[in-house]
Amino acid sequence: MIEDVKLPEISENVESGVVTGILVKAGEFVEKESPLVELETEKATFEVPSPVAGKVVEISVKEEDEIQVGQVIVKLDTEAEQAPPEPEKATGVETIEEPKAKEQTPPPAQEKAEAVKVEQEQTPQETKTPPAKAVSAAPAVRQLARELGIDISRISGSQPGGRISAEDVKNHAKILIAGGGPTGGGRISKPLPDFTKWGQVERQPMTVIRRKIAETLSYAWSNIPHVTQHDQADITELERFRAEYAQRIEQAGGKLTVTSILLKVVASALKAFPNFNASVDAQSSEIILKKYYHVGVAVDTDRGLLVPVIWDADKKSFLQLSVELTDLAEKARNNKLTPEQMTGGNFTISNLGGIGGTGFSPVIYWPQVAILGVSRASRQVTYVNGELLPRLALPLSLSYDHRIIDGAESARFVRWIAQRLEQPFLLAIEE
Ligand code: CAO
Repeated sequence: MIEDVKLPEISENVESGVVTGILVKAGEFVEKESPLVELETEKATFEVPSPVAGKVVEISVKEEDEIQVGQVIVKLDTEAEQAPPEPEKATGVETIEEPKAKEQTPPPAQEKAEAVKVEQEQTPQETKTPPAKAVSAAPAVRQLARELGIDISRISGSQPGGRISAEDVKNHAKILIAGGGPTGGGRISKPLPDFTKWGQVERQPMTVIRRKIAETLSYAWSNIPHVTQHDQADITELERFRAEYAQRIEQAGGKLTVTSILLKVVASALKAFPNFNASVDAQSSEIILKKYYHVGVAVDTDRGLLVPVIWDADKKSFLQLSVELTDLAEKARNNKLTPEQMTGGNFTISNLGGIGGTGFSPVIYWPQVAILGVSRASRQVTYVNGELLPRLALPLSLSYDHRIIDGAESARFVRWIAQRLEQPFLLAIEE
C-alpha cells in the first residue's frame, strides 16, 4: 500500500517551513520515527520523522522548497519488505554517504590542506572497514565540511541526537590542524588486522557519547604532557564527621560523601594555587588564570563517562555541595543533564573509590590543567604520636599539565588537599 506522508502540525502559529535537507533516498527502506527531511521554520530547525515504516517510492519535495503543513513530503510503500543488508553495511543503520575527502577539490589555504592531509592519512582503515554511519547535519554544514576537506561522518555532533553544527565542523578542523584526532592525536591510524582469521568478532558502532569521549581524551592525551603525583590522606576523623552529619544532609536531599567534601577542599586549593585553576593558550603562549571556581565531577553512567560541573564551589556549603552533586549525578545517570550543566569547569574530581582500586592516572580534561583521581579508602596501621593505630587512608592521584606546573608544586598542592581532609577545621580558619 502506498501511503502519503504529510508534513504534520509543527507548533502554534507555524504553518510552513523550508526544506533544508532530504535525509532519505528513493528505494530506501525507512523505519518508523527515522528522519525524512530537515525543515527550517522561523522558530527552529528540526527533522521530520516518518510516522510509519516503509520503502520510499517517491520524494515529493526538494531542498529549499517552502512546504505547508499537510503537504506530501514522501510516498512510502508500507507493505514492502526490507531488503537484507548489504554485506559491507550490515548494521541496519540508515546511511547517508558523504563524498570521500579524496574526491574533493583541495581547499586553497595551507590550513585546509593540512586538514585534508590528516584526514586522508587516516582514511584507508576507516573507509575500508567500518560501515558508513548516519549523519545528521544541515546542507550548509555538510558544504562547510566538504570545503574543509573533512569527512563529516567522523565528526561527533554536539546537538541533540548527535546532530552536527557548523561549530562542530570548525572545532574538528582545529583539532586536525593542531595535530589531534579522534583516532589518536593526529597519528596515522594503521589498518587493523583481519581478526576473523583468529575467531568470531562483532562490530559495534560507537555511540555519539563514546566518540566524543574518545575525541576529547585523545586530544588531551596527545597535547598535554601528563605527570601523576600520588599521595594519601588520613580520613579517619573525616569519616567521623561524615557519619555525624550524614543524616542532616540526607534530610536536605543530598549525600555527604568523600566527593562532596572534596569539592569544597578542591575549590579552596584552587584559590591557594592559582596555576591549577588555569588554561594554557598555546597559540599566544599565555596562561589564562581564572577567577571563578567551577569544579567538575566525573560520573560513571551506563552510556559512558559524563562530567557535570558544580559552579562556584568555593561559595557553597558542604550541605549545598552534597545536594547539588547528588542531583547532578542522578541527572547524568538519567540522561537529564543540559549542555550548560557540563560546561565551564576549571578542574575535575574523578572518584573511583566507590568501586575499588589503590590508584590510577586520570587523563586531564582539556582545556583544564589538572585532575584529581581518588581511589578506595582502606584501613592501614600507622604510627601516630609513637603509637601504631588503625587509620583510614584515602589514595589521591593528581595528574597535571607539566608545561605549567612543576613537580614540587604538584606535591604541595596534593599535600595541601590531604591536610584539609585530615583537619577540615583548617578550611574554617582560612576562609
Ligand atoms: N573510598 C571508599 N569509599 C568510597 C569512596 C572512596 N574513595 N568514594 C565513595 N565511597 C563510598 C561512599 O561512601 C558510598 O558508600 P556508602 O553508600 O556506604 O555511604 C559508596 O562508595 C558510593 O558512593 P557514591 O558513588 O554514592 O558517592 P560519591 O559522592 O562518593 O561519588 C560519583 C559520586 C558521581 C563520583 C560516583 O558515583 C561515580 O560515578 N564515580 C565514578 C567516576 C568515574 O568513573 N571516574 C573515572 C573517570 S576516568 O578518569
